[in-house]
Amino acid sequence: EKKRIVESTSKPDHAISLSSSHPFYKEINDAINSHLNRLLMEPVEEKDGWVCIADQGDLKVFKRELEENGIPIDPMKAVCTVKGITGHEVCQYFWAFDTRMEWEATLDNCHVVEWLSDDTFVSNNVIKRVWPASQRDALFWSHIRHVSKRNDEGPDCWIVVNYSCEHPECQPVKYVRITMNVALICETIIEPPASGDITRKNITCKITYTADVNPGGWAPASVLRAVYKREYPKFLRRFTEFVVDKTKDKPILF
Ligand code: 6CM
Repeated sequence: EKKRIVESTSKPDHAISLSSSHPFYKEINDAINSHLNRLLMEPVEEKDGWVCIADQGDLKVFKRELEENGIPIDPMKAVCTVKGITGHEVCQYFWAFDTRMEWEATLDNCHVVEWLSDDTFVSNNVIKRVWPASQRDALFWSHIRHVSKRNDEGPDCWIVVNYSCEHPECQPVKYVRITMNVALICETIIEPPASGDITRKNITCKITYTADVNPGGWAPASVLRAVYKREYPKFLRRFTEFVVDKTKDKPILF
């Protein structure tokens, strides 16, 4: 009995970071690298078919109209600059499952399907039904990572990727399953004060968000595009305000 207790307490429930032998390991690294390369190669601006659908100064959302077999799969990109929070804080809250329902306005519910490691888990989002389409859900792994400067030019950033996957314990039986590849990448800009410690007044977070979502079945394009135009800016505003509020009395997490 004693031995069993020792064994169970000395082994963590899940590894600190995902083992290279895990089936998702390559997919996760490939997804992270392709998002980082895309960020460095393609500035978020109105060109090559990208159209700005919301411009609120510090927050801009762009889309590119695209259809696959008559289903709209418009990729979305957004940039948002927020004072008083760090990239680590923004990514931590975007990734954290326990507070997701506090800022997610488009979900009926969500649950964790499996923890893969301390930085990666699989979860299921049940999305609010949008009339007249069928209700949707999503199943995806979420991975958080700090990326150090690759060179003098490269950014030091935090990144979260939410990427659709399959899982034997969550088959798509009840809802139409959407598939997605979503990334949130954050850089922290520090303007040190002339004297004294760095406070929240001296930090700004530059957020880049990209979402490629396939609604996974018939969806009326005009309704879907209206939902995106309304919901993506709302999400970024609501989520970043949530992070500002959660962190305002806490020590800065660099
Ligand atoms: O990225 C966001 N949230 C993350 C955590 O939940 C996660 C989820 C992404 C889901 C993106 C789905 C977009 C909504 C799809 C609506 C489909 C309804 C079909 C109806 C057809 C008429 O990455 C924030 C997501 C903000 C979405 C606006």
